[in-house]
Amino acid sequence: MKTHIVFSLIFISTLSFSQSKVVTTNLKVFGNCVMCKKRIETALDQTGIKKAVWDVKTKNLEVVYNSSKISIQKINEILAAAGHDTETVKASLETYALLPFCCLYRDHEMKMNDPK
Ligand SMILES: [Cu+2]
Repeated sequence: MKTHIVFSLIFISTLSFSQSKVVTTNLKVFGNCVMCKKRIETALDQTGIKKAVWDVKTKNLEVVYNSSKISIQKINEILAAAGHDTETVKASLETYALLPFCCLYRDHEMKMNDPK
Protein backbone atom coordinates (compact mmCIF):
# COMPACT_ATOMS: atom_id res chain seq x y z
CA MET A 1 0.00 0.00 0.00
CA LYS A 2 2.78 2.38 0.92
CA THR A 3 4.61 1.52 -2.29
CA HIS A 4 1.44 2.22 -4.23
CA ILE A 5 1.20 5.77 -2.80
CA VAL A 6 4.85 6.46 -3.65
CA PHE A 7 4.35 5.34 -7.24
CA SER A 8 1.24 7.48 -7.56
CA LEU A 9 3.14 10.53 -6.34
CA ILE A 10 5.94 9.93 -8.84
CA PHE A 11 3.36 9.56 -11.59
CA ILE A 12 1.57 12.81 -10.65
CA SER A 13 4.79 14.84 -10.41
CA THR A 14 6.05 13.49 -13.74
CA LEU A 15 2.74 14.40 -15.33
CA SER A 16 2.76 17.98 -14.07
CA PHE A 17 6.40 18.37 -15.09
CA SER A 18 5.75 17.32 -18.67
CA GLN A 19 2.84 19.74 -18.91
CA SER A 20 4.78 22.83 -17.88
CA LYS A 21 6.32 23.89 -21.16
CA VAL A 22 7.08 27.51 -20.42
CA VAL A 23 10.79 27.83 -19.79
CA THR A 24 12.70 30.85 -18.49
CA THR A 25 16.37 30.89 -19.30
CA ASN A 26 19.30 33.28 -19.41
CA LEU A 27 21.93 33.25 -22.11
CA LYS A 28 24.84 35.40 -23.08
CA VAL A 29 24.39 37.29 -26.33
CA PHE A 30 27.15 39.51 -27.66
CA GLY A 31 26.35 43.07 -28.67
CA ASN A 32 27.20 46.66 -27.89
CA CYS A 33 24.44 49.17 -27.67
CA VAL A 34 20.76 50.04 -27.60
CA MET A 35 20.53 49.34 -31.33
CA CYS A 36 21.72 45.81 -30.61
CA LYS A 37 19.12 45.56 -27.87
CA LYS A 38 16.39 46.52 -30.27
CA ARG A 39 17.69 44.15 -32.95
CA ILE A 40 17.99 41.23 -30.53
CA GLU A 41 14.59 41.72 -28.96
CA THR A 42 12.87 42.33 -32.30
CA ALA A 43 14.46 39.20 -33.80
CA LEU A 44 12.98 37.20 -30.95
CA ASP A 45 9.47 38.46 -31.57
CA GLN A 46 8.47 34.96 -32.69
CA THR A 47 5.77 32.42 -32.09
CA GLY A 48 6.59 30.56 -28.89
CA ILE A 49 8.69 33.34 -27.36
CA LYS A 50 6.81 35.13 -24.62
CA LYS A 51 9.47 37.50 -23.41
CA ALA A 52 12.98 38.51 -24.44
CA VAL A 53 14.94 41.18 -22.58
CA TRP A 54 18.60 41.86 -23.30
CA ASP A 55 20.83 43.89 -21.03
CA VAL A 56 23.36 46.13 -22.78
CA LYS A 57 25.85 46.06 -19.90
CA THR A 58 25.77 42.43 -18.83
CA LYS A 59 24.99 40.99 -22.33
CA ASN A 60 22.48 38.78 -20.59
CA LEU A 61 19.34 37.78 -22.41
CA GLU A 62 16.41 36.65 -20.36
CA VAL A 63 14.09 34.67 -22.54
CA VAL A 64 10.77 33.09 -21.65
CA TYR A 65 9.60 30.59 -24.23
CA ASN A 66 7.31 27.68 -24.83
CA SER A 67 9.56 24.66 -25.33
CA SER A 68 6.85 22.81 -27.25
CA LYS A 69 6.87 25.57 -29.88
CA ILE A 70 10.51 26.63 -30.12
CA SER A 71 13.83 25.18 -28.98
CA ILE A 72 16.76 26.93 -27.34
CA GLN A 73 18.86 25.87 -30.35
CA LYS A 74 16.45 27.68 -32.65
CA ILE A 75 16.61 30.78 -30.44
CA ASN A 76 20.42 30.74 -30.69
CA GLU A 77 20.16 30.40 -34.48
CA ILE A 78 17.74 33.34 -34.74
CA LEU A 79 20.18 35.51 -32.79
CA ALA A 80 23.11 34.48 -34.97
CA ALA A 81 21.04 35.16 -38.10
CA ALA A 82 20.38 38.68 -36.75
CA GLY A 83 24.15 39.19 -36.44
CA HIS A 84 24.66 38.42 -32.78
CA ASP A 85 26.94 35.69 -31.45
CA THR A 86 25.77 33.49 -28.63
CA GLU A 87 27.88 31.01 -26.72
CA THR A 88 26.70 28.17 -28.94
CA VAL A 89 26.00 29.73 -32.36
CA LYS A 90 28.12 32.37 -34.09
CA ALA A 91 26.90 34.85 -36.68
CA SER A 92 28.38 34.42 -40.15
CA LEU A 93 30.99 36.95 -41.25
CA GLU A 94 28.61 38.20 -43.95
CA THR A 95 25.82 38.83 -41.46
CA TYR A 96 28.17 40.42 -38.94
CA ALA A 97 29.61 42.78 -41.57
CA LEU A 98 26.14 44.20 -42.22
CA LEU A 99 25.84 45.58 -38.69
CA PRO A 100 26.22 49.33 -38.17
CA PHE A 101 29.65 50.42 -36.92
CA CYS A 102 28.56 50.98 -33.32
CA CYS A 103 27.31 47.40 -33.14
CA LEU A 104 30.56 45.70 -34.20
CA TYR A 105 31.10 44.01 -30.84
CA ARG A 106 33.88 41.72 -32.10
CA ASP A 107 36.06 44.67 -33.05
CA HIS A 108 35.40 47.15 -30.30
CA GLU A 109 33.36 47.57 -27.21
CA MET A 110 31.24 50.61 -26.97
CA LYS A 111 32.14 52.95 -24.12
CA MET A 112 29.13 53.20 -21.90
CA ASN A 113 28.32 56.41 -20.10
CA ASP A 114 28.47 55.09 -16.61
CA PRO A 115 27.72 57.77 -14.03
CA LYS A 116 29.16 56.73 -10.72
CU1 LIG B 1 24.49 47.97 -31.44
